[in-house]
Amino acid sequence: MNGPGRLITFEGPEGGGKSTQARLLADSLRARGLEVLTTREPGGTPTGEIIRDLLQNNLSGEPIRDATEALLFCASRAQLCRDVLAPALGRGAWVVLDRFTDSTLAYQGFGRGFDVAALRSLNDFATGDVKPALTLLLDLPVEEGLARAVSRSGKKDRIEQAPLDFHRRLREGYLRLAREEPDRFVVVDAAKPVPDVTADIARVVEARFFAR
Ligand code: Z5A
Repeated sequence: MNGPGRLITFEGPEGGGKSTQARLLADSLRARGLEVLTTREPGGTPTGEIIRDLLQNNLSGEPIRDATEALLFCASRAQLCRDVLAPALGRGAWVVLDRFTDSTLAYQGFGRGFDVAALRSLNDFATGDVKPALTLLLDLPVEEGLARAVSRSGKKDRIEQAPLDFHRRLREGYLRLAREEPDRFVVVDAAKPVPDVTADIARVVEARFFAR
């Protein structure tokens, strides 16, 4: 139960344009006069942003164990759900979120090889009863996505440096999650130019929430 608000999550492999499209979708929802919040995972709270920095920039100076990584993503999520998402959804706001629970299933489950059922339990513990109304999976070939991510930042971060096979597994994992929950997921072809992807997303959102 989310209260009267709506949670829309963006998911997918690297470089799919999640941040770009999340911002554009939020703008279009605001133009309808809705209260819209955008945020991201890991992060979105002071604690979550410290966890993000720790994970992405290897702040501790020691290799982060895969199990530690999984728990840190969920720790960031627990804080975000309680301090930001639940209150916003409870007052009727729309939240556009760049990555959520499916990232843990895809990256730590299909990518790193942890048991997906165990990760679902961790996700449930972290989220309480916060659930997405719609998940937009921005799908594209992994080589293309990684090239885009590198061209944006000039380098690969800790997870982007994982072997290509890891990225292929998680892409396939995402597509499997989408097949398992067709009512929640919509797969969007993210290899198209930005305006085309934006238009495809606008059509999905219109049909899902605003069509009479
Ligand atoms: N992670 C995890 O393992 N487990 C979890 O539970 C969670 C996360 C929550 C978060 O990093 C990392 O944490 C992520 C998963 C892992 N793995 N890594 N690495 P992040 O938030 O910094 O990175 P990201 O979510 O992977 O973002 P991204 O893939 O780098 O970018 P994006 O948001 O999908 O795309 P973008 O920033 O909008 O665009 C990237 C570039 O492509 C940029 O230069 C754009 O101008 C360009 N772009 C965007 N769209 C297009 C199109 N359509 N055509 C051409 N160029 C485009």
